[in-house]
Amino acid sequence: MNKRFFAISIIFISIIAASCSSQKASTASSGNKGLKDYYKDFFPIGVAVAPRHLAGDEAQLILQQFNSLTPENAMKMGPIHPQEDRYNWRDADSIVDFAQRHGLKVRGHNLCWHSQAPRWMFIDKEGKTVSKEVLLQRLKDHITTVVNRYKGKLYAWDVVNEAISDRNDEYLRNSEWLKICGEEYIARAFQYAHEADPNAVLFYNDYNEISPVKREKIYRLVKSLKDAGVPIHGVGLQGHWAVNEPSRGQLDSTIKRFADLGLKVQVTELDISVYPKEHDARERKSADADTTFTPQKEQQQLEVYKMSFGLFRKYKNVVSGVTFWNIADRYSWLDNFPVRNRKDYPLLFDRNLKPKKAYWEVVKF
Ligand code: HXH
Repeated sequence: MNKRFFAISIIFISIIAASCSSQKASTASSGNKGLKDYYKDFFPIGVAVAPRHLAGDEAQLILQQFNSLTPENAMKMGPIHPQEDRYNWRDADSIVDFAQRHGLKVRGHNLCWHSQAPRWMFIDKEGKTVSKEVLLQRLKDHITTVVNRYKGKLYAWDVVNEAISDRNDEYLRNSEWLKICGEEYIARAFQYAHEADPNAVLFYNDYNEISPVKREKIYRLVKSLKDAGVPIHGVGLQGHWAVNEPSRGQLDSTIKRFADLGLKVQVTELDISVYPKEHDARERKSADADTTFTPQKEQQQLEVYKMSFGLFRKYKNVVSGVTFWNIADRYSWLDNFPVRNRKDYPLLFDRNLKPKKAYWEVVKF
């Protein structure tokens, strides 16, 4: 009897001990876990960076939380190809080297865009607008050189960025590219990129895809490219959202619509502004003076983050990547857009790089 009691007690004590130690192990590991670990069975989690972020505490945070990088500006046409016969590889190389050293993926951004394009691209030595043939040849040279340099080191490219018009009565944006080349420049850009790196996953990338009008124009463009046999493999939804949009219904139908195309969908530039969405740049007004991150803003933002990641998980067979547009609230492009010098808090880490409440909602599932 005594012996039996002893045996049962030993078993009981062992069970308790085992459960304590496994609890300890799981708390210890959750202390080091990052977004990339919580989402390892879903999709890579990326972040847009500049070379100055690749040292010190921001570099540590990147390595703990993310497994993919996008250069925020360094690979755009203007910064990387400032003159016809000069490329500036320094910043892009430093980001790619960091990723290689630490085993991170890289998404290239971008190869053809109306904004941050160098002036020389569109004019000849006399300052006159170039012909379609000259512009397409320059586009080809640019894409071939850039894609080749990073071949095998980048897994994906945003090939064309923001070609769709924001005006309800207009299909394509009336950019220099469209004015000089017509619609053909879009298909050409994809072909040039595919010829340079047949393994790269090629995306069309745009914003405000939650607007039904813009969404259908993006859908129409991407479908026409796919139907014409153009090498396009995915649609990038930038995802510059805010506390008041998108609703769950809007985002669900947006992802579903692009999934219908049979292409991959990535959220390429995610941030959720704590100010109601405004689409156009404007002057700072006296009403913008209060830029505190109030508990109310924190709560509203947390709900949009929670809802968005819930849907990304629901569509895990379609969504092949989610990239944040900057690391932490210490710095965001939204500090200067749409209102210059108005502090925003759009990311999952605060100015001290600590996870915000929204972070814990995103990893709780
Ligand atoms: C993105 N554009 C770009 O893809 C990315 O490369 C950049 O780093 C940040 C955001 C989003 C965007 C689109 C239109 C827009 C502003 C931002 O509209 C205006 C642009 C200039 C002036 C006024 C409005």
